[in-house]
Amino acid sequence: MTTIFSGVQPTGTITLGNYIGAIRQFPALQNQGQAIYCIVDQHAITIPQERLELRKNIRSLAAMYIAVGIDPEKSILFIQSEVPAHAQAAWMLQCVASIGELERMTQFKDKSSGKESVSAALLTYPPLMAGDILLYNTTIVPVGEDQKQHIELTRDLAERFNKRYNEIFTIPDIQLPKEGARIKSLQEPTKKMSKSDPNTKATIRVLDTPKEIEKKIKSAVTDSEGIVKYDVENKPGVSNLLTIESALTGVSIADLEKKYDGKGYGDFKAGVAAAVIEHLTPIQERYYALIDSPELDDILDAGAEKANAIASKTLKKMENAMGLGRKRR
Ligand code: ATP
Ligand code: LTN
Repeated sequence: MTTIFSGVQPTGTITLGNYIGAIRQFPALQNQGQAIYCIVDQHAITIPQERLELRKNIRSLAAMYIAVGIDPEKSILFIQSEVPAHAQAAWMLQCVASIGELERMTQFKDKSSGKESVSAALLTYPPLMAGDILLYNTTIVPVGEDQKQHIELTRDLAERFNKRYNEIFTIPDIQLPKEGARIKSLQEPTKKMSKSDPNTKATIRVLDTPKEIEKKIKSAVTDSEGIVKYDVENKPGVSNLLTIESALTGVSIADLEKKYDGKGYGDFKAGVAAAVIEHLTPIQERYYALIDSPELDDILDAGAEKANAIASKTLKKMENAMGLGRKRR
């Protein structure tokens, strides 16, 4: 059976990077098997969050999942902290992981670098993520490229657990998008576009107004050549904008290069902005219709219940395999 699992941190309004790299794939996958989509609030608190802001972001992400096309009748949509098995599984998987392999994670290195003090949980973040995935016998994990290392570690931990204790885990496969697995910052186009980037000009948020989108794309860093050509090495800014337009419109990069042949960056940026606005407008309309509706709470309640039923079974198997607690008759 195909089981799809993915999670997004409620750390702010999702960006075009999150959307193109991961979330856009979610609705299509719900017809290929059991899809389970999680709001990973326990991952979010590995970096300090303001409580009211976090609450707001959790609800916002739930509405966003539905606005992009996740159907709660088909998929399980839930909040990580509402299913206690996640934290419990994470503890057991931390006992299987080594400090060395956790320290090698580039996300840990990036997020801890230059900080005087970081939470212990920032280091043990990947075993929690492994728990998220493994609790549901997941076969496919749709994510952006930055998560590749975490998925590989999840596979390693699952194999180690299976070998050391008992064969209980399914080994999951990563699924990267065909295009746009790593959307770059508009201001530093060699860096990934990130939800928590403090530079507001660097990211396009899915809820940005048409004016904001036009302004941000207009001020996106490009180069002085004035030719619209895909060349990541020498023209990272232009290539990033081409990737964005291509991913949202389905027009190939080669055809876009033809479309902008002989045109300057002004026309090019206006074209990219128009494509982004056209794509995001219907999502925004659905989002605003949902955000304050009580229906959203019913969906999350039902999701937590279904997730809990599956996750608690796997958790029991894990505890049994490791010899925790007592044998039950
Ligand atoms: P934060 O800045 O808070 O770490 P983030 O923007 O990296 O957040 P996550 O919640 O960690 O977002 O990621 C959600 C999903 O979006 C993941 O599958 C991740 O791989 C994907 N993703 C994030 N940024 C990008 C990007 N720039 N390009 C493509 N995919 C991305
Ligand atoms: N680590 C991921 C978010 C995440 C996730 C998951 C993704 C937490 N648990 C399980 C896929 C499956 C991130 O930072 N983007």
